[in-house]
Amino acid sequence: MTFHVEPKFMVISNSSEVIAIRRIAKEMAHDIGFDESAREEISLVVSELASNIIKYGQRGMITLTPVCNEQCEGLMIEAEDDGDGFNEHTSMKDGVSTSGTLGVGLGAVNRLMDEFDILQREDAAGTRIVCKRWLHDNSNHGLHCPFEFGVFSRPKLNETANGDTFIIKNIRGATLVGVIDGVGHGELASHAANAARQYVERHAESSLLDIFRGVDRACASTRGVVMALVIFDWTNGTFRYASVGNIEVKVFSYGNEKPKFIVRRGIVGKHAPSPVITENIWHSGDILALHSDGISTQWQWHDFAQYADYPAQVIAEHIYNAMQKDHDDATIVIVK
Ligand SMILES: [Mn+2]
Repeated sequence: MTFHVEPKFMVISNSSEVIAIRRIAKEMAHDIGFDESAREEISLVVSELASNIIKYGQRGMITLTPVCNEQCEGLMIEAEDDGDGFNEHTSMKDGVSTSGTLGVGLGAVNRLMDEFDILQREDAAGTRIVCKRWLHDNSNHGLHCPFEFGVFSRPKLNETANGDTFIIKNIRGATLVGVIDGVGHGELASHAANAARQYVERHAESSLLDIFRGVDRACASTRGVVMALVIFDWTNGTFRYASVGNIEVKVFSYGNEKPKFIVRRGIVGKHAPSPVITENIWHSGDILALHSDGISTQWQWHDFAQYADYPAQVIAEHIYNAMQKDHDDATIVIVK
């Protein structure tokens, strides 16, 4: 066991701290028992996450924690940013993300880690990434997540509490992605959205129907939420979709038949009807966008086709910039 390995954390605000936390991660990986190539990969991940934090003059924190499950030991890496890097008045150059959110350049991180989640911080506007690497590959049956993600979420203008939230979570050969919009805006909407997200996080391995039923109970004493969840199966190239209320979904699929979605009306937490689960094929090159109603639905993939080859984070921010509405919380998640 690795009881002797202590967790470590470091505030990251400059490049010397990036180098320092990278070295600490490498030493900790050594103490836990990772071989040399795994140690290199872990230090690369930590370096990538820490560099992302300071890329736009932000501050954040990296926390390294030894962990164990029933089968083996591992290392958990958490990265948080303060979310202040995005400036609506900053013009976005093609292909260059202006956002300070951690969603940038995470493809390598996602591939090198066994578990990888992106969450919105509850206490701040920023993003929180949690990833784990196990000593022995026992979590994903040797598979690596084939997706890349981009996210952007911010509260209504002049509000501090965000009534929207999102989740991106890898679980045993599948990825769960969701956008949740608490009814209204402000603190009470945020409370409802976070209650829903926490339930989804803790029951991510349940069926979509059970998750929706559970969130309906978990949000009963709140204002309620509208929610869309997608589960991507890495092994058979399909994805399942379930939605109650007005979360928008759009899939870009070059030359393929459009996937079908059925959306139920209602509010989860207020005796919502069960969602209708649809299963569609995911083709290589497909891009999925999921967004709340703080982003107008009046767009087509055709309008953003020139960004199809760009990182998911860049696509998320281009759509956000073009279609966002000031008077509502706005959240978009891109999967490609
Ligand atoms: Mn809304």
